[in-house]
Amino acid sequence: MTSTISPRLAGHALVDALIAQGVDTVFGVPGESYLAVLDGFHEHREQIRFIACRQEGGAAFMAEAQGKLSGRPGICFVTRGPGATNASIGLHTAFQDSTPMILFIGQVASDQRDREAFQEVDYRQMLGPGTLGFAKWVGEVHDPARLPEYVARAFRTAMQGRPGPVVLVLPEDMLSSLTDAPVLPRVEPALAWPAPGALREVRTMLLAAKRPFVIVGGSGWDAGAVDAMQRFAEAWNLPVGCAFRFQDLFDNAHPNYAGDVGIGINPKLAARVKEADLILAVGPRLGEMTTGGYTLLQAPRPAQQLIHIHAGAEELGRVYAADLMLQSAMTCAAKALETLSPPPELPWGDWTAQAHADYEANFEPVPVEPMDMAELVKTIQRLAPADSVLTNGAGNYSGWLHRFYRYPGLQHGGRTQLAPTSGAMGYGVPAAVAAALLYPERTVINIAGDGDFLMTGQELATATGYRAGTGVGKLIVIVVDNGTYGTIRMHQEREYPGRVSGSDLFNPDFCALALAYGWRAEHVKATAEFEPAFAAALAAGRPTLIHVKLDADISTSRTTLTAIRAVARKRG
Ligand SMILES: Cc1ncc(C[n+]2csc(CCOP(=O)(O)OP(=O)(O)O)c2C)c(N)n1
Repeated sequence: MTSTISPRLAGHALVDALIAQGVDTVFGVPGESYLAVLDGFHEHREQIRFIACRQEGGAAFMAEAQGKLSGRPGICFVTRGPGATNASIGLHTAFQDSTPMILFIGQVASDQRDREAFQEVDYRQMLGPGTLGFAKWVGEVHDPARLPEYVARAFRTAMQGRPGPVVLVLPEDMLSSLTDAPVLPRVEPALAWPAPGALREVRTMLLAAKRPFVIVGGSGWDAGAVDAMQRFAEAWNLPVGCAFRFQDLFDNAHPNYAGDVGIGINPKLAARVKEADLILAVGPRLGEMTTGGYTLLQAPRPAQQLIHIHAGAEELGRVYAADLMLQSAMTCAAKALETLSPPPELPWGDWTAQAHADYEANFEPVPVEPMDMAELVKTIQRLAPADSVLTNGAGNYSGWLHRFYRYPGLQHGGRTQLAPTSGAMGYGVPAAVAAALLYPERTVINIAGDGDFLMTGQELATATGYRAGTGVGKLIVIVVDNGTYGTIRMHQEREYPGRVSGSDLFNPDFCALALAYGWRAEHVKATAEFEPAFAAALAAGRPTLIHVKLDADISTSRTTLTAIRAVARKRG
């Protein structure tokens, strides 16, 4: 193709390429290694904005959340060594969560390479696919003329097959050279459809089953796919569970919904998954958290019949020797499943009804004084708009949200749950800030532990700086303060009862901290105080932090530290 574009900095050409891919917001922390790109953002400031974050971990989490929300790669820019190492947590999360994302890293100039120049790291070694945990592909761009080719491939790789993160490394001298490289068109992922024969086999296996169970999960879903999946479940009257932290892929109020197959699973649901004679897994990786540590489904050969549908060929058969494996994108799989005609009579009506009844029964908590977390979550549900986005990081506090919030499925075609299946603490605040910036009309609520919050709490400043949560949609952070890294304390009490080490926390005055960032703040010490505080936050014109005091002994929605310790001591 002959280019008619006049020469410009490669850094500008990169921004051109992002705009051509439909990107209007990127997250990052600036560095001297990619000044030419920053200049490109200035040049194109009417079409694309660079959100300057306070730490690369926060920036990478924001880009990951952008990928989860939009289905297209979230974009993050960081500088070399220190920036890239900070950002790696977001990359790891995108990898484990199968989220499309691209991390751009400024690199030392080519004539300095391999000298351990200032902040030099070899990112292919550090983040390459061989680590099994950071990136699907790490590309390094040496020729500015090929920059559009690398960007197009990065978008394609991030979205195709099993979605995930990609890293593009940008040597400083390459970015500041001139190029007349053309702008390539927007990339759409090539999608795999289930083979017709395999689809017929799904039907045959369903017809032979007595206790089928569906687990939906993973990434690559859109509103059409979620709706098609729901129609399929209705037509076949199948019970449907959602994989760990993919609870918004099925309407939780639907009579076929059976609950989330994740950490802190409803014991009755765990028993049901084991008791099922056929598991139809549509989209999840069937990782450790969704399989109860590979016990609900025995690895590598489950007791149940297993049909595994996944977009990535490498994922099929990686752990489980499924009876039937279908490689398919979720958008195609759900539409294909919907075409399967059910028989006039289905023998599992009671099984499905009981699955939903078990979910409803699990919804009834035991009241707790003075702060009842179940009531707190139910108050959020009652008062917040139905299309709100709920975010969290890692910690026992998230268990109340997962158990007592009914995710309404996707809203406006996008996710309502932003939560790391990677179990990364610190995810929730940046994810919430990103959601509030990207969708200013939607209310965004983050629930964070006290340990979790302070890992990335400085991103409150990013929210303030870019006026997040000041319009129709509100931004609310709820810090659940039990003065401990409670999850770890729980594990300690189980394994080494009474021997507390490294899990106690000294906390700042969270409200004073929020006020210092320009946020509103409220203290809540008892259940009754939460509703007025939350209602005021929903009515406010700027973001609010609500500080909730929780007794450290209340370990989870099912038990206390005292009870865990007693059991462990008895066991000896
Ligand atoms: C970045 C990161 N570091 C450490 C851990 C290990 N970890 C898991 S949960 C947890 C404690 C969480 O504490 P907090 O946020 O206060 O929530 P709580 O469990 O008390 O509800 C820790 C340290 C992790 N998952 N992620």
